[in-house]
Amino acid sequence: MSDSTPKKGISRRGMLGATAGGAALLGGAGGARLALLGATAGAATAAGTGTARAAEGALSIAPGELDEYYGFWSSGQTGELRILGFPSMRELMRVPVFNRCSATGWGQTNESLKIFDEGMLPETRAFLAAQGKRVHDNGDLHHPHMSFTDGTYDGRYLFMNDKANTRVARVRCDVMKCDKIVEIPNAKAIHGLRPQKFPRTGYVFANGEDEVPMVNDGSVLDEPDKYVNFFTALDGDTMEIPWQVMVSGNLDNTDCDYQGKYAFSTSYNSEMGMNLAEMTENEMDHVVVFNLAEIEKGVADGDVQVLNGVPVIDGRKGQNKKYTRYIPIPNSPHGINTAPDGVHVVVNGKLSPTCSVIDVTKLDALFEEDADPRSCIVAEPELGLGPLHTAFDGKGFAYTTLFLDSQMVKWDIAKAVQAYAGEEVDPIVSKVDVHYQPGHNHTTMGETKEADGNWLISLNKFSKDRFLNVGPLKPENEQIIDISTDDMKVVHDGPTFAEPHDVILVRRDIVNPVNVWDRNDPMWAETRAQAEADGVNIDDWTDAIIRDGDKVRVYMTSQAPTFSLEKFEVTQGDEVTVIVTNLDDIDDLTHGFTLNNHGVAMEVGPQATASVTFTAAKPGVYWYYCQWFCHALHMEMRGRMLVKPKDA
Ligand code: RUQ
Ligand code: CUA
Repeated sequence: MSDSTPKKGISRRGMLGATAGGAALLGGAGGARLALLGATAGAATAAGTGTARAAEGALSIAPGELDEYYGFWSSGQTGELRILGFPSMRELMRVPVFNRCSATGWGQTNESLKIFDEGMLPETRAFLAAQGKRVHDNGDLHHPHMSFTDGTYDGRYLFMNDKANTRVARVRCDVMKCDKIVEIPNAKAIHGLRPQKFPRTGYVFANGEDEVPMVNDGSVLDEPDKYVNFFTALDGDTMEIPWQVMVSGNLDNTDCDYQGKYAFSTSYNSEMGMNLAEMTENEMDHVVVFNLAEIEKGVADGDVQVLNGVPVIDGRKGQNKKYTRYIPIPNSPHGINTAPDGVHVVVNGKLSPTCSVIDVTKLDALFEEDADPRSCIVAEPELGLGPLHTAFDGKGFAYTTLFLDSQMVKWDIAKAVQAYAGEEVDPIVSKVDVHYQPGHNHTTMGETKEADGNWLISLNKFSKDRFLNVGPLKPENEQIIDISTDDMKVVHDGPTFAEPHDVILVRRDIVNPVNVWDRNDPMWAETRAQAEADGVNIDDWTDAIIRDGDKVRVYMTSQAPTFSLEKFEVTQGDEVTVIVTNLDDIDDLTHGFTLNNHGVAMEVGPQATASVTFTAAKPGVYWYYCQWFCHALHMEMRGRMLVKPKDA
């Protein structure tokens, strides 16, 4: 199974041509993989009878048993966060973030609208109002990452990016709900995102991928030489933006060290080109290294320009060199991953068949006058075609996805360093086929200093022939790989809907959500304040119908299997707010409020309050019902809204 022959003989130029003609190339790769299906079936059988962990049944979690890990999955253009049990790959929850959710009312309830609105830039609010909207309905969530304390996950928060609408969101791990969505000013298309690992998070680093004029108000348009990009630091506790750094090139992925001194971002399109030919012209692009202490000092000293309220440091190539360094890296690097050894950082070449390894202990010297910009590179193994992302097992090995080769390659970091120094050693340990075209990969606890080397997952962009055909739009395929032996074994196929870029696999003891909401949770603080002002007793949430001009606030509670109000009456044209508090305080007893033919639905968890506002524009009788199956008499959990004609 081991294939230690590095793919040679394809020039970078040749690869570029192939990539530009992507469809033909992938078609070809897919064809080639068909021949491998037999081999794969054989491998699965071997896993079933072998001695590796998979054979011991770790993958098949018995009914009632719990997984060892939480998997926090992105969903790409679906815009939500997904939680899976790992390694069973059972989907446990979907957490709406940048999307509208029909089940929970996310993007419709007043509590969620407030979260969307609070972090929104004024120009976006105005833009949405012009469309008759209050929120964007879409998002493109690529990278979910947990907060750290002292180099490992601490179970407080998850942070994630929205490439589509340039936002960063936070999910509270105690309730697994989003509590902050921040639109990033100046930057466009937030892509790479990582929390600071040490001493804690701390900063959340977010890359702006698309370059635009520094002041993007229409005064500069088709003058690409005036375009810039922005690297953003958020404060993970407040979600405020203490600073940004203006950079050259499109920022792709980002990571940081285990020492709390540096962050670094891959950057393709150092050419600042506007089309594919221009963007891929240079043989070398770069990694930008951000010197956190110098940047903080620069901000404190006022060496900034303030753009849209944010202090911006000029860290462009050739500018104030104390803030940034540009390390030349072979063509178009993509993923960047810090190893659990706290020393090595792997930069994945994408259009180059190599990964470049940075030694963070050499970064101080990099910031000295006249330092060789490549002096911190200690290895550059040639791994195969299309390296995108690398994961680690904490035992000195790295696992890199090869997009074009449709393979995972396991390699030895120390040997790669020796080989770069001229020794005759081969760092490649083994390769395994994955199906097909892998992007991200991840190991259990692999982006922390507690990487445990138990499992590897490959997130493959194409599934082609691996599943029952469901039409032209295919699922993607996430494969679990047993890495308990030198030979990697693919032991599970996991079809999935668009498009889980990335995942983290977190030991279950780190994540401890509650079962029931705190009645005074900040999530509905504003609603609670309004209720108090309306004279509602917020200890037991008494019923009330408050008429306030043409605004009507209807307070009711839910307790299986009834709503406390079996009916309420409003007048046509009233702006109606329905506020429901769920008095049930038992695990798993969620109710909902769905108003028939009004496009209104919301989740109300145990002890939670939720509210929704709409205009009662249609006279008549409308039933509301609970949409969460909560009781034997769940069907009976309903009531009527009576809408009196305006002139009656
Ligand atoms: S990126 S497939 Cu959006 Cu994470 Cu590399
Ligand atoms: Cu309450 Cu169904």
